[in-house]
Amino acid sequence: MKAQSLYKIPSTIADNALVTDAQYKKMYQESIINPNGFWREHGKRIDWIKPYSQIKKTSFDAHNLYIKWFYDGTLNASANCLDRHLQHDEHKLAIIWEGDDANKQRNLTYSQLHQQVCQFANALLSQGVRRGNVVTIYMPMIPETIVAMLACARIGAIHSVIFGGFSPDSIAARIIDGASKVVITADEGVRAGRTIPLKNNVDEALAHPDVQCVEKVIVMKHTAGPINWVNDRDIWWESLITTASKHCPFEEMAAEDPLFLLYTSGSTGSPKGVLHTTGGYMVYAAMTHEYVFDYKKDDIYWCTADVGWITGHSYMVYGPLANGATILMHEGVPNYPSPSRLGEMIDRHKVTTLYTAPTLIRSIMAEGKDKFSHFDGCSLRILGSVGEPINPEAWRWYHEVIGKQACPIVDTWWQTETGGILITPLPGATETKPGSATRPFFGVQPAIVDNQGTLLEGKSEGNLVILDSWPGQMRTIYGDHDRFILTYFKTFNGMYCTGDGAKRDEDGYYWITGRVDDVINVAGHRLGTAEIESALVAHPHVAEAAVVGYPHDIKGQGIYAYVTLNTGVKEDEPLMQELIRWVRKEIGSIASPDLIQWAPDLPKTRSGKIMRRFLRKIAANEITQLGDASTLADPSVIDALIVTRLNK
Ligand code: 6R9
Repeated sequence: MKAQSLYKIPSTIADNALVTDAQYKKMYQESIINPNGFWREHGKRIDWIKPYSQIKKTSFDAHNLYIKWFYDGTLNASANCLDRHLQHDEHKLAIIWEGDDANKQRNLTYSQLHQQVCQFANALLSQGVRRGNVVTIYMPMIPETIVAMLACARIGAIHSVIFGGFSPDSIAARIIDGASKVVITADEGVRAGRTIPLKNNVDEALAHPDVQCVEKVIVMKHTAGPINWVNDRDIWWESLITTASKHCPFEEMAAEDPLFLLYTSGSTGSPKGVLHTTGGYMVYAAMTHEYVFDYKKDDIYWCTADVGWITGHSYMVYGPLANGATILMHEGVPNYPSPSRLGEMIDRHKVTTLYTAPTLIRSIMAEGKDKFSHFDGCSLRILGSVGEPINPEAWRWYHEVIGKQACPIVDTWWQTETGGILITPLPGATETKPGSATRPFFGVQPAIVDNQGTLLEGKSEGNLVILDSWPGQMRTIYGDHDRFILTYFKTFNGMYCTGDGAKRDEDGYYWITGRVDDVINVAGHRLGTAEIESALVAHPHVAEAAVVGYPHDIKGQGIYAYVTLNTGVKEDEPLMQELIRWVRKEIGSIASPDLIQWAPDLPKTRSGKIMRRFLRKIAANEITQLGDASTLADPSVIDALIVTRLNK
């Protein structure tokens, strides 16, 4: 079977790899049998101010849950990403930056980055930011965003980065949740030739009557585009820097002190503020970055994720910088102004390691191989994939056209909540199968359970759970610890519930099949269907809405919304367009529905629960396999929806 074919480890990789298959097996076993001994050693990969003597204190019992790692040690994350490289690598490049316009290029050495972080940390202190405060960052993909994150970490402030695609309402909700006093932004961002009005979006968010906490907005001048200015509240980044000292001692943080908050969507309710702490997260991010990408000190490492997502946090900032790597940071999108941009950038900067998402691969693939006829690619060693299941066709295309059949692909499965990669091949150790994330990383115990929580052995399919803690795990949902326990540990008591489905094959390889809850994954962006439904229902003409994902060639999943209008409201095209704009305004462009279908009624059980199973099938055009409709209050609703779907 083609999808099952095994890809051997290229000898050029195997000969110099950090870990061979035999070493992987030995280390994995040790990490499970003796986690304290294993992590006692591996925790030393980062610098501690006060070394830890305690390693792991964890319990996944929902009635008595605790997660602590290296918990009597102290450290600083920014010092780990900067200060400790100054002695030997101060002139090494930390960041190579390329703008949306390829003529805009900037480089920063470790020493320059360190200096900028110190100055900006002093600037934050001058604005009253203190240890434990939440600072919101809404910035484009420019080095200053990393400066802002590391400056927060330096003084012990908790950063909360918001992806630039979120709307003012979404920004407001996150600012309120974190009670953030300071917001850092830029005048505008640039993406695929268009500007993004970041400062204006912040202004609109702050005009929200419930946002009372923000005292200062620090603005980085990036495009010099027009913006509004609020005296006494807004301050230019540059003006703060010119007077700031280049020396800033780092705060001594406890291992379990918070490092950052990052909001992510769940199956119910508003986005959750995922809280990561300092010690375990740093150890795990640095260690996975080194092993999964078989990191070598001369690598040029390019992660195409936006810094507003967890991939940007762990594998553009904290992991690689803790390891002293040179990263490539790109402001725009890798397929603009043409699909060949990706290859041009790899060749221009001699990229050795590329970490990207299946949706990007599919979109370039759709343009045809000839776009890569001038692509050399000989600098590349390792390719990575993240964010959603990669279909075998895209995997093979990535392997052949980008990797020239010489680069292992690491298909890395993980989540915002897990902080770092949990299931992945290791380049020198794991033979790969297109579409499989393969085997667990050290210390990670995945398992498959049925819907009753019974562990399934051997070859099986069901819910993916993790049986024991790993250092990079989230510690709580900010301000709502009960929700944390309920969401992740109550479904199957004693296990971390991932919300993903998975298969395990005869070789013990894992194949992620996608979410089993009401979360959809659109172009690698994670969205709760409930969030989009609440946005739609907030429109004055909408009575009810049900949102599902449907198969989409490029994005993996598209957003399909069934909308019931209030009595008397006309179902027409202008209203459909208005609803799309409305969702964009309420949540952001990433949540904008691809298809809206008017639904005079929705299929419901007798107790009034919407039966999404049917809606998913109809959206996917799988109307011959609808399954048992006997529990529906009114089965004729389904027929009406099918007729409308067929006419679409
Ligand atoms: C890192 C990140 C998490 C969800 C996760 C799963 C999907 C991520 C994947 C993958 C299959 C992979 N996912 N990586 N599915 N194969 N290699 O993406 O975090 O934004 O929180 O999304 O993404 O469904 O549960 P996040």
